[in-house]
Amino acid sequence: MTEIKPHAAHWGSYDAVVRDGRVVGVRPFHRDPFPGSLIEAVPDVVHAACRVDRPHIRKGWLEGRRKGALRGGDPFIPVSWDRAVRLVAEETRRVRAEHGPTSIFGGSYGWSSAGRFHHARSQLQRFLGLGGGYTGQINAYSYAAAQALLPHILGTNEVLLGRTTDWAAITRHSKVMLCLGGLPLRNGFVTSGAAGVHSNEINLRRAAEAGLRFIQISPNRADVPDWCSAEWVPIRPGSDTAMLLAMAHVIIAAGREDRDYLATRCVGWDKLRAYVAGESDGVAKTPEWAEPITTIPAATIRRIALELADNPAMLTATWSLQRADYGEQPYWMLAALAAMLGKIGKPGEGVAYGYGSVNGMGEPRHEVPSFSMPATRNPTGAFIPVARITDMLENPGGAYDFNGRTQNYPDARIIWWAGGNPFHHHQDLNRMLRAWAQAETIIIQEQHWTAAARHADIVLPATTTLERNDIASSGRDRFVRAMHKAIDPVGQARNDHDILADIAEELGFRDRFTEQRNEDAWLRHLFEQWRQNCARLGYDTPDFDSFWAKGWWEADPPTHGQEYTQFAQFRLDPEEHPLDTPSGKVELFSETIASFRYNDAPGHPVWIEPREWLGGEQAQRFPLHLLSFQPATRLHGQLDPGRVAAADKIEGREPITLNPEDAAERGIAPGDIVRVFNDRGACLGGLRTDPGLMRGVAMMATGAWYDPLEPGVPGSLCVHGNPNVLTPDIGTSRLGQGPSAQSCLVQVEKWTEALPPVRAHVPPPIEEATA
Ligand SMILES: Nc1nc2c(c(=O)[nH]1)N[C@H]1C(S)=C(S)[C@@H](COP(=O)(O)OP(=O)(O)OC[C@H]3O[C@@H](n4cnc5c(=O)[nH]c(N)nc54)[C@H](O)[C@@H]3O)O[C@H]1N2
Ligand SMILES: Nc1nc2c(c(=O)[nH]1)N[C@H]1C(S)=C(S)[C@@H](COP(=O)(O)OP(=O)(O)OC[C@H]3O[C@@H](n4cnc5c(=O)[nH]c(N)nc54)[C@H](O)[C@@H]3O)O[C@H]1N2
Ligand SMILES: [Mo]
Repeated sequence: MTEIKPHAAHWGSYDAVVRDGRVVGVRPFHRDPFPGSLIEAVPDVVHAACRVDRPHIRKGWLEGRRKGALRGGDPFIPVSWDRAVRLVAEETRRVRAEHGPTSIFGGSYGWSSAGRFHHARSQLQRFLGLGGGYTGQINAYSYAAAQALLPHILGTNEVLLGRTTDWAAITRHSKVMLCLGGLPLRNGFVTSGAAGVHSNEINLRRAAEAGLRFIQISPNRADVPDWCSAEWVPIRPGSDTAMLLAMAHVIIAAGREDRDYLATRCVGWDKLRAYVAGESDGVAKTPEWAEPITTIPAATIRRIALELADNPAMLTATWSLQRADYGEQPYWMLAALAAMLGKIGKPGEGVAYGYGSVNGMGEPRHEVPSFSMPATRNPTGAFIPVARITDMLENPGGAYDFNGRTQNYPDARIIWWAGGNPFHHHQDLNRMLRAWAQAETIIIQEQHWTAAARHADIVLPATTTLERNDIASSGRDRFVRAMHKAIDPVGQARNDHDILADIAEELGFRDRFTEQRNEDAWLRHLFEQWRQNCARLGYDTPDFDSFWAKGWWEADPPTHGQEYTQFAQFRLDPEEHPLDTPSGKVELFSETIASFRYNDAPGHPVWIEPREWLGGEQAQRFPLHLLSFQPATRLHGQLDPGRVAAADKIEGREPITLNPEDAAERGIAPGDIVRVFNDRGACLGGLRTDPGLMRGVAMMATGAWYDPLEPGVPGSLCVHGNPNVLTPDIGTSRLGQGPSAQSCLVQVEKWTEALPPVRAHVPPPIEEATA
């Protein structure tokens, strides 16, 4: 019998086709004009051979090899749920008693599922919070540098992830859009919390048809679709700040800065102007100065700067720009450029970040409350900046700077993850693998034998969304979707909520955790709360049963032509509608940031040479700049065992793209397997070439599961192609402490040895217990 079950994921809304207890296919949600292909991988992934079928414990951990032991090389022993739950509860109780609650690291960064009740990270943090507290993580890998910076200079992070100037306004009023990093459509197939409609292509096509001129500043031609007819200006990675400073120089030289705007709506112009002119450091930031840094001809910089001054324009940058050394600086300077041209708050003009980074950016936003699980307070209040996990493990108690504060790392004894994959997302994995040894116990709740599961001590098998009922919702989308349970749990997998409820029972707080509700009662309860929030804003919503039967709800469709410009009121009346900055104005110089006295993030935007880039010394040994971008064929590591990712690989290895001349120089050709390496590590990749990629740049997507030739041995070759064995793990600056994966140099050579098998998608060695 065939059944059709409405469902949703970060990669789209769909109906699951179920036959004989298996998901055998998917059909895109009928309302989505651009569903994309990612959903096609769902049946493969749900029924993958690498599902964790039972609870498992690392043999070495059971034998007492805990703190100091390198993980990844031991076999696992399957255990009963009872035993696993008891061991986890005992270990949690012991570590809390001996070392205090902050010694449980439960940051658990990661995307988890689109379903908002079963959202694994929220469930884990609720459990840890109610149980006495833990150490969390603040901000996101996506844009940590920006999250620290933007409140200081624009008073809000809405300009990064919230209600930005929308496409209707941009298309109506702007003539030019300056796109640093382009507007890659591939990233628009993803929305955290699921989309009913993938809207990026709709909005971009409308803008292109209306004649908006796109100027694309990026190393990769493919970052803007051909039909946008963008002007492509290749730029050396990591050098955008220099280009922006030179544009400012041109505008000042031409007397085109908006003096009234600068005087009434900005602070710090004198200091920034003096820096641009070279009065404060002896270096005038002219286009001729920027040309050798950026490789962009001075004449091009001059022409584009004047074009921005002459025309209504929107300035934007992808999030990738700030996941790099001193990643705060290009973001600050882009805002400064928009401000000095008087654009911030003009209809359809200004600055915002991420129109090409995720689905739904710039889509008209309605004040529709998201369906969500309320956050639980962490009684310790302790956290580390999101990407400082290896630093934390290496320096228990050590002091570090972050956004004006000096904090100390906790002494983490337990590492606990649910819904994230540090062996996907973190940089310099060989260094992390060594630091991992500092933990006494590593617990992971996972569906698959990901690298994070293989490097854990206790592995608890979790259901996928298709094995449970839930509701998906995103602040970026006007649909709320029912996610019907389609199949029974695979193997002994259990819902994260149920796993944690049982552990809470051992620890004596089951009822506080569950509030005595089961899944159905929770969904109804959360739905009722959501309905009340909707009613307050005047939305008509169905009752739970009608919603569930229909499978989706849509907020009143947006009226196209209605437009929103962020900061419009501030521009019209800065006294009445000040920004939420200390001065109430755009801060071109921030007294607050200056008072931190960080040489890697001073009081106004500056050009600082990245630690690793093509303009530096290291480029002699490692002459290719590696951009490890978001994968078109997956969501991070999720869906990697599926057909979409598999079809893109070359002999099972993640593709790496070079300019054809860079390939020819190395005697390698498309289809070859290559070794990509630097002093931090090495991985294999399958070669592709593209003349639309700048010379000296290599692109390799993230997300192929880490697969070391010798598991458990730091420095071992990753035979599958995870670029995070190559990337540096250094905070963007003391201000943001964000990840700086994009500042990475490598060399590439032909792989001439026999090709080792990829074992990432089969379970690790498992020993059946004899007892
Ligand atoms: N080099 C480099 N590295 C990067 C980036 C880059 O650009 N370059 N980008 C960074 C960015 S922006 C991000 S957001 C991160 C993403 O990093 P992550 O969000 O950690 O990556 P995912 O692969 O999505 O990991 C989610 C994991 O949760 C599991 N999971 C899903 N649903 C459930 C569930 O219901 N229960 C449980 N228990 N588990 C579940 C999935 O199986 C998967 O393994 O990567 C970062 N890393
Ligand atoms: N299909 C798919 N979509 C996704 C995701 C996914 O895993 N799969 N992940 C989602 C997540 S979590 C996030 S945070 C977003 C991230 O969104 P982004 O951070 O915007 O995405 P990236 O693909 O890393 O980078 C976009 C482009 O930036 C350009 N670029 C890199 N460095 C530089 C530079 O120094 N200067 C300039 N001018 N350009 C540069 C590169 O050419 C690259 O193609 O994507 C989201 N969308
Ligand atoms: Mo992200």
